[in-house]
Amino acid sequence: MAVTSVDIHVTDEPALAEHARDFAAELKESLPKDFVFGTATSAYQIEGAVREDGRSESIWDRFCAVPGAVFNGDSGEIACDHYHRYPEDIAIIQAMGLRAYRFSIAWPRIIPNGDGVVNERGLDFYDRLVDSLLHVGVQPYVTLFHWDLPQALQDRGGWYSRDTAVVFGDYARVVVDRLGDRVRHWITHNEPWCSSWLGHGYGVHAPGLKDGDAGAVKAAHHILLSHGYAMEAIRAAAPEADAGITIDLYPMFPLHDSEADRGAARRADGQRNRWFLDPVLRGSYPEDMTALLELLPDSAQDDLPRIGAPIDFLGVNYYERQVIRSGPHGEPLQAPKEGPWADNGREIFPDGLRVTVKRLHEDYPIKKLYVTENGIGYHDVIGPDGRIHDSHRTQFLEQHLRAVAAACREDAPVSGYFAWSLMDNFEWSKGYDERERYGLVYVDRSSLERIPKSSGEWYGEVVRSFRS
Ligand code: GCO
Repeated sequence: MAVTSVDIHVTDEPALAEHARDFAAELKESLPKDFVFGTATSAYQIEGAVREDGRSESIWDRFCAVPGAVFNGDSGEIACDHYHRYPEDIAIIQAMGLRAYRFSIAWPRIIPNGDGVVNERGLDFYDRLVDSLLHVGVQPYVTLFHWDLPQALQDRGGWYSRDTAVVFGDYARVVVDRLGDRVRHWITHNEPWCSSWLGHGYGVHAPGLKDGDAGAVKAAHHILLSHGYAMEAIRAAAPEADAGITIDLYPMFPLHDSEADRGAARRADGQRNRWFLDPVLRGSYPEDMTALLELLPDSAQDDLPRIGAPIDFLGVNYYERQVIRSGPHGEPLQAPKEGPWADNGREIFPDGLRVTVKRLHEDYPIKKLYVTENGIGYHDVIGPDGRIHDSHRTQFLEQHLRAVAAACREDAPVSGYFAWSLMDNFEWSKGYDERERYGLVYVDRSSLERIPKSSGEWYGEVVRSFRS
């Protein structure tokens, strides 16, 4: 396919361009000179081509086929057709002036059976992607697992099986052996809480199991263990590379400043945040989470040194805060928030990002962190001039970058920020619900045409000005 690069030109809106330049100057006062600005995607959300070049079925293909599982019966079968249109998408990243792009690798393309035979055509695709990015000066930040487990592994127990953790290490080795001469940044997992609790506890994500905390804790432990195995594979195959894991974090605010609500918020933090941060960064599970500790597999203590081996950076995904009140037995319950709200119902709370990063810096031994996702879903519409004027998203990005700058002034070691997402895409159980458009670039659902949004143009101008 010919590269028909989207025309990114913020100068059409002089006020926006000027605002971007002023904002870049403001950021320069707080952010390190070599701060990395990028954007992020994941394989199942954008690639499509689910049966092409030897890719096998993933748990998300299977889940999307379950009636009622995904909004409108949508799936990632075509998604943004990035598998075929990646040259155009890279041209967009280049036009924005970004020098970093985070994407994920689809395990079912690389080792269709989960373990065993390697599919060279799958590796070839990511080879081309990486080379094309580097060719235009964009550094790839590669996630090895963003939820699309090969169905063949699910059929053998998926994340309930310890073997899945072991073969994840083998898969990591195959990928890093092939790309590790060019890729300098590796992320083992994306948001293990979602893979475990949403997928195995509540059943709202693939594989759709509703096994409560017992299922989630078991899956989470094997996912964390697989992170450990993957880290070893990366260290062996690309010793010079930087590697880490991305965790989605939610600062927990007690509804009232009462002992009960503070205790409940602390427990919510234990389950949502510390359950993953502690094993990875301290090599232990949080001792106060007694009910969850009882659900761990027998091997857990022996696995902790592997899970807690040093990482080079932590990836943080931040979307919103939670407000917590205590239930009658001290259990954490979600309390109403104050807004303002985005179209997709998420509260906009930029200071939560500063609070999250600051807390990490204070409570954990972290040398470096990246905000690997931050963004917001709006029902964007094409204006009469054929463009998308999403000033609400521009404002969101500005407020959150300002929060990062504030965290840096408080000495938090933030090295980069990746806006979620490069383009509107398949939003998991929300499918292509119009309110879930997260892109810096709009994707027309019928033609799949990429159309600039003013937020993407603004972000590009900020990034280019920051460098100049
Ligand atoms: C997640 C994922 C992304 C989502 C994004 C918007 O956080 O759920 O990492 O794949 O699309 O967060 O909800």
